[in-house]
Amino acid sequence: MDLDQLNEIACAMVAPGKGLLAADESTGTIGKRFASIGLDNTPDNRRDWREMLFRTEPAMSQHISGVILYDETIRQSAKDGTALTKLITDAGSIPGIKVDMGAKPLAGAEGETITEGLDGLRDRLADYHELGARFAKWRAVINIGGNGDESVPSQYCINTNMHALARYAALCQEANIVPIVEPEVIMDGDHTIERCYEVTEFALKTLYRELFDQGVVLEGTILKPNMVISGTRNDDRASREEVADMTVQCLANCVPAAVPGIAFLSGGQSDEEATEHLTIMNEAYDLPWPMTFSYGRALQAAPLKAWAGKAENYAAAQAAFNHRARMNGLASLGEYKPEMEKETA
Ligand code: 5MM
Repeated sequence: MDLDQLNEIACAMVAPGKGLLAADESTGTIGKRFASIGLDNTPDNRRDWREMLFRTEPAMSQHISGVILYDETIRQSAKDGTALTKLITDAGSIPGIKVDMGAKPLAGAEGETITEGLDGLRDRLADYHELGARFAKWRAVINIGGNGDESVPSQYCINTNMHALARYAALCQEANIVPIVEPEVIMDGDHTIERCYEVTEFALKTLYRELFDQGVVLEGTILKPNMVISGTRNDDRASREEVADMTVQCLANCVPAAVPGIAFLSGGQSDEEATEHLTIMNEAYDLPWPMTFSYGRALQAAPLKAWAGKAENYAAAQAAFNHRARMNGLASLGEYKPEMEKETA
């Protein structure tokens, strides 16, 4: 393990004004996104969509520090035969890879999941390093019970998922790959922001204990957390300022200063909501780690709609991606203003 190199990569992932593009949708998930524009979920369509994103300038070179890829994509080539990973590195961005095998039902715990993918991971990581990946991602899924049901998440679910995240992180570092650790507390539900705070704190404290117990070097990791936010079906949703305040308070209580950076997931927030939350946090607080984005939907929804699967919409889709990348790049510096949404890219 080369710790200096791991730290260098981690710092580059959260460089000022930049963040991560989460383009690691598994085949099923990208299928749902394509269904929204009436497009077939074929390998060529998946390639065309991602090739369009990775060729977008100045978004890629100015605002996207790294791209999280799916297994198919890291092996795929653009229409002209150039490896998709080369498009990313040519833009000065870093290829990364999702290595978990998805969230599966947790035995004996109805409504809860455990993320799988540890078997054979050492060999897969060596292979991915060969293919150019310099960081990886593993997502644990934590649901919050509805109607005030406090039994979900269970301690069993948190412990097993955080243990698995730490096992994954240790294997990544052994392979000279920076692990993004993503304990996602899911936004769906009727829960309050206070309940989201409680569960996020529980997950993060358990995660950092597991990372310590398993010898993971924090300087060579990135945290990808959810924001502390009201459930989507809660009728009395917290304001943007409250989300920013409580998220910062929770992270400040749980995340050691040695962590090189935090890159949030958007988790189903609207594009503008995700951007505004990020900018408020960066503008109002001086924290030990940079905070940026690792958005999937909040970066891709607008360009996907503009593209609609049609070659003639390529330029419009790239303009939409340029715009969202720039807005989020500004938010990572605390310099975004909602009125900038009217500006063209
Ligand atoms: C891109 O979506 C990733 C999940 O894909 P699968 O569910 O198909 O495995 C997801 O992990 C994503 O990286 C993060 O949740 C961030 O994406 P959002 O859309 O929440 O910002």
